[in-house]
Amino acid sequence: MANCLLSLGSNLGDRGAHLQAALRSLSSLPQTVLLAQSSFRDTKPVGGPAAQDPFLNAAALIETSLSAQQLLAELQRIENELGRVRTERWGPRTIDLDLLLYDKLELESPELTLPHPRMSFRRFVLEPANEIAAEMVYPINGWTIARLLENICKLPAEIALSPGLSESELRIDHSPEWALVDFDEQSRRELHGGVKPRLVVVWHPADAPSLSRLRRIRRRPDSPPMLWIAGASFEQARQEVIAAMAAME
Ligand code: A4P
Ligand code: MG
Repeated sequence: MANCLLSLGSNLGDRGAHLQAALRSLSSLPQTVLLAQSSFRDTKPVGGPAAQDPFLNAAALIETSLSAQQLLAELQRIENELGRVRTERWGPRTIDLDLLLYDKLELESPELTLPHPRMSFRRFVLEPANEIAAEMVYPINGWTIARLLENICKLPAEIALSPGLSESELRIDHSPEWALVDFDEQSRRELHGGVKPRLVVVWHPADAPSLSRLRRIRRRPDSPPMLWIAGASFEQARQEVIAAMAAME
């Protein structure tokens, strides 16, 4: 049996009814027990079209003997049954069911990435998850959900950027509380007692030596979470950085 943490979100129609219906469907999945569900929280939309409606978000903890792939297929079946229509990425939806953690499994395939690549810094994910699974471990750097949540509350609000991304090229109009710093510059400051950033954003193509160094650093228990953006255009990477800041607010 595996312990799995799920995130639920809805911003179309009767949002509460969609979350309730999804939870009922989860509790009747084969070989699965619904162990806990969080409260429902109103959240500001992160990314996607400018005027989309606020979300209602929640988290659920299940125990299952389905494989991760089988579970994802069941989640997608439930999304379809609840009228999910896929239009644009990060667009409005009746229900979105994301698999955040499947025990400590790490996986990268076209259909499924585990842990969920954006879970480590999203307030709308971590706050409900922290209600029901504060001690569950994010396997990349070994931090608990509670620590991930603390991390996005800490000051200064800083994001470090991998070689290849720089603040001057990104030209992001952000509020003065935020700082975007180069990863190497940030590491030098850290050696002199400076604090760590909340998040490191890594965009391929950074050069190969930088990438392998970052891959090693990523697994250290004292490293902040990293967002890896592979195979995206510069503009897409820019949108990811903007969405990451909004997700931590
Ligand atoms: N996929 C890969 N890994 C996973 C995983 N761990 N769990 C694949 C679930 N799916 C995974 O997802 C696209 C593809 O991701 C799937 O085909 C699956 O094979 P999708 O649900 O079709 O589309 P999406 O959700 O628009 O894309 P994406 O990139 O998953 O979006 P996110 O990151 O889930 O963000 N703001 C607020 N306040 N609250 C929200 O809930 N949600 C999003 C969606 C954006 N902004 C939000 C919220
Ligand atoms: Mg999704």
